[in-house]
Amino acid sequence: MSTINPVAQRFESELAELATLVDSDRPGWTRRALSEFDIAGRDYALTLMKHAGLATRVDGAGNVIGVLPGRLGGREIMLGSHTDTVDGGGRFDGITGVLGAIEVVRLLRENDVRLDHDLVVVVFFNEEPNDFGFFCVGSRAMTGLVDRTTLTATDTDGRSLAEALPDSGIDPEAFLDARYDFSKVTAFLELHIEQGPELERMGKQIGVVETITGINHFKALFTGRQDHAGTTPMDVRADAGCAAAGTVLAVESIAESGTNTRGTSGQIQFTPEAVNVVSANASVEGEFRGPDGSWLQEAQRRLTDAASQNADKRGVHVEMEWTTDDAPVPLHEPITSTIAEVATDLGHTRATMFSGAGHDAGIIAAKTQVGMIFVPSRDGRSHCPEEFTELADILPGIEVLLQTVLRLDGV
Ligand code: HGY
Ligand code: MN
Ligand code: MN
Ligand code: MN
Repeated sequence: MSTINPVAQRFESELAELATLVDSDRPGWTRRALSEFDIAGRDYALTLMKHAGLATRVDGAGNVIGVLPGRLGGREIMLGSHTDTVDGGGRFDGITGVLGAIEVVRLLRENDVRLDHDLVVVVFFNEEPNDFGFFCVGSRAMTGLVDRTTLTATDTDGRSLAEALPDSGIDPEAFLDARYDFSKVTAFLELHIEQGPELERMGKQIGVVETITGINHFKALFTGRQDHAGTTPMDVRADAGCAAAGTVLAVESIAESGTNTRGTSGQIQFTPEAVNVVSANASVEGEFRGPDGSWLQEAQRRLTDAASQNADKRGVHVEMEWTTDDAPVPLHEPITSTIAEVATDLGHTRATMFSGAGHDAGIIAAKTQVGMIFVPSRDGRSHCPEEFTELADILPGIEVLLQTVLRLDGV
């Protein structure tokens, strides 16, 4: 099959339509999982999949699944990504891979190409961290990584995930029963924006992902003593807020000690929030990331120590919980080399890469061979309104996705 340039204006108009299905009270493009906007986003993707000729269904975990039957049946190639965003996010994270996968289906059908494999497109439910401490929820449900403890997790209002799921049309019992039969899946491919500066810095068009970062999420709860800010001498305080602040700085200094390692304290809360009150309680939620699992374990140990030291020296109590412990995920040969060969055969420049971002691909990798294709992010920005990728930079990614599907189908 010759190189077919996907219909750019279709992609652009669908990207624009999805960009309207957001919470306009929030900055950027916000379509958080478990919101009415997320339902609208997945419904829109379902409509596009139907119009593209896919046989569609929504599984017990809210994943939208479309199938284009192949000639032989019995074997599958799976494509997919997500439509939910972070708060104040952008228009391209996840969405590029969803629209790109649907575009591949259209191009195959418009050119009367019938694969041997069934082609399965998945819009994964809830890829971004939700208010219950989980991310990649849909892909974890498909791979059997959720259980009743997942359902009992609560948000800051004390509401459980089991109580929240039905608002998104998800029955908690069906959620637990949403395992997918990956024994038929030859490979899973995810097209995604890089969300970092490397491709732009190197002047390359296609990123061939070799490893997806490990991610360790933590939640630290500090309990001190509420006091008057003016009358309480410094040496008698039990200031939960200062213990938390010291721990935040420890996250930063530990992460600065590694290679390609990251440490972020994305959520911090003082209670009460009063300028003239020594805080009784404080919470810090954050994460470490990196390509080396042993570094991540060491970082976890060092931060647990640092949180205890910051608490002990102030007479504050600390509870440290590690809510996610995802090891780095090496992606699979011959999928990655097939992506690289396809990019070169299509005349696109390419680079092999480490992904500092987590992806559903990292979860699916436990069940089948996985490859990821990156396209550049302008100024390396993502998870912010400035997130942007030129359409001219997305099209090569869709072409590589299409041609990789054809090559894997022919294996
Ligand atoms: O957080 C991440 O790395 C991904 O964008 N969900
Ligand atoms: Mn993201
Ligand atoms: Mn993403
Ligand atoms: Mn992803």
